[in-house]
Amino acid sequence: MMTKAKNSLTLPVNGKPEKSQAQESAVSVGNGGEWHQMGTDAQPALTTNQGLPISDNQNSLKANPRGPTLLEDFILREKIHHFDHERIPERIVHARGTGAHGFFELTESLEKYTTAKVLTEVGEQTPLFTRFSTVAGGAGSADTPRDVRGFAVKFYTKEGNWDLVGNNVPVFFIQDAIKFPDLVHAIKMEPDRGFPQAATAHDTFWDFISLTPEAMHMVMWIMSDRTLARSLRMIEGFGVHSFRLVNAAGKSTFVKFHWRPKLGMQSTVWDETVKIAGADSDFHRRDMFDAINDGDFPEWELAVQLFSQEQADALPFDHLDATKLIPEELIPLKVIGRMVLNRWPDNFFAETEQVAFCPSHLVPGIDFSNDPLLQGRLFSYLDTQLSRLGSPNFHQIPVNAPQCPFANNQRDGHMQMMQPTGRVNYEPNTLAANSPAEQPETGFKTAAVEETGVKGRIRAESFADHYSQARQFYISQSVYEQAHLASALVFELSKVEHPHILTAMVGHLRHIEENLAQRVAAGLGMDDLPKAPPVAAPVQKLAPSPALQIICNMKDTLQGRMIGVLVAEGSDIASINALKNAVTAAGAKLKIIAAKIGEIKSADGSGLKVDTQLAGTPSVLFDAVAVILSAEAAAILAKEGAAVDFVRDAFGHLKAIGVDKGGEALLEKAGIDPDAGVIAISSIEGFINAAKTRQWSREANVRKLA
Ligand code: HDE
Repeated sequence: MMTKAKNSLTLPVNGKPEKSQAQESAVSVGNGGEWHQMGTDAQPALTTNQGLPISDNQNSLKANPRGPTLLEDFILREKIHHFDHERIPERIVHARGTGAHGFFELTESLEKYTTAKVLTEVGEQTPLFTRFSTVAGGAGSADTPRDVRGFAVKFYTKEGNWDLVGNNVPVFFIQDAIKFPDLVHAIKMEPDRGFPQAATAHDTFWDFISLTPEAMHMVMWIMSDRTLARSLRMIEGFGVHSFRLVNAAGKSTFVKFHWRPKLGMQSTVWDETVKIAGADSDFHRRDMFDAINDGDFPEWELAVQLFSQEQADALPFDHLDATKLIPEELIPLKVIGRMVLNRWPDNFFAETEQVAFCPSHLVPGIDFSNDPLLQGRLFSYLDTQLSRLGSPNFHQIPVNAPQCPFANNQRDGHMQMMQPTGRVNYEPNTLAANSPAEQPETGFKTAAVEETGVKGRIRAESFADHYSQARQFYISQSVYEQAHLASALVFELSKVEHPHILTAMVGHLRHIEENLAQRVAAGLGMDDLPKAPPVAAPVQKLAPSPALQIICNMKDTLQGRMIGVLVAEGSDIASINALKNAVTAAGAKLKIIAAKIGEIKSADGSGLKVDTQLAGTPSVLFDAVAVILSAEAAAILAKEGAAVDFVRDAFGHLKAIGVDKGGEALLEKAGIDPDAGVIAISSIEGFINAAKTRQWSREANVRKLA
């Protein structure tokens, strides 16, 4: 109970005093010295969920000041009861995620192929919500494990919600939905020990994979740099399965959906990825939040691959098999629009956590294919929402609700938010002229596809080729990316305790590329190559597909990147300012790092604002760095572990390093032998160009890869 204030003092009410609403409020001190912040006229009353104004939010009701708490305290009980139930079950997969609002703008009509308005009305902006995720880790896991990224988009179209629930990898581990629970059990923490969290480098995963030849193509993707994204703004997205578009005449065309990032793709190197997880476990979420807050709205192109049944029949694989992709060289991408994410959610739980994606959410003019993985997903997602959100009324939650009118006779259930009127809740009826009715013309119609054949639990023979596209992916990579992939396999398999699993895996690799198998076997200390397992279909020598590489497809840009500049007392302000101007002009951001935050004195005595403290800001958080120091500061920092690690890591992670004389001295003390990626900061253009990429040729000098 609050007694009369003994003292009063004033505190800022608002955490951001620079904002115009910043105000001061009085604090009264209670009987036990606790602070009671006194509301201002601008603040609403604090109430219970029933609207009862609360007089004291610091003390529960007690029999006497030192006595037991009374059961009568309904305010305490309501507050604790609600708190106890704040969590809902996290997603069984894709638990860790980051979402944002935005819009899709169609730039090219697909009217020839579909009636879906979202794909035919050029210039129309369709609102959407997109959630990116990792797959294996729990909701509180780090953003940057080696993992596939989910890429799920909910379009709030005029004809209902369309959910395109994809990944940043165009293929999947398995061909049939019936294997998904086994796959996920094998990938997640081992059930007896509860680790590893968010990692595939363990026995159960590789045991399952070694017994699942169809997973080999996906294994190439997950061991590649695709799973080490630099930023969620720099990943591709894929609908994975073939879908159908259906036009006004009822004719259907197969379609695959691709998202392509405006900033281009960019990955980190493995050692850097591991260190980012320690430096900032929210690295990707923060990056997305900062970009949207700063008005640098992340953007993707939406492209489609359109193909007929005849074209599908001529492909050297079955497009209904989700372990296969259609190379862009065979069926080109057609760009039809763009997605811009321009609004961070108001509330993480209400929106990002409660958003419920279902591949079965479609609009008229789009239809499913027979891909057996997709067919299983059509059940799973709707089903999972019931255990996560607890009610068949999850579609009424604002982030899930269609933004077009919707009406039917479904009624009641937990958390019903609607209040239907009248006596009619069935169809057909003669009692209510305004009750919802079928729409034979514009309503959803399933594509009329003829189905014949023998019923049974039979995998199609056309699904039997498990290695050709895995091989194609591997040979399409640059030499640097091949080395990363081989080293990733060595790293992951080196964590596996059972030798027979390693033998089985290297056996599979022999079908993909003998040289890959040899590199991995050597990395694992195997003397002889194991026998390759029998194949169900001969391995085809498919031509390399350059579109599958990251390095040769990287955009020549600094846009969206972050540059870190290590400075100290006495640094040259002119160089720092010139660098800042050039970096900003190139569309990137720059942070000043020093031993302490606050302001330091530069060489000419002027003040320089420091953005962040060296000890908490390793160079893994930047795409490129500069080191601008006086000779004295360089000598001091040479004895500072964080400074030495800063430059060593930047060098080891193949980043451009801009230096003045002091910077050069620090590099020398750190034992770095400068190469073409270490650039005098006076050559700003040279630094900016080098910062746009990584110094791939340096890698052989800094680490031994498989
Ligand atoms: Fe998912 N998947 N999945 N998946 N998936 C879920 O749905 C499932 C698959 C994907 O940000 C769950 O709401 C089955 C492929 C994304 O909320 C669950 C199968 C692809 C997300 C589920 C697959 C995906 C999920 C967990 C095999 C790429 C996160 C919670 C038949 C095309 C969406 C939930 C978000 C989430 C089941 C395979 C992508 C359990 C049964 C293939 C991006 O329903």
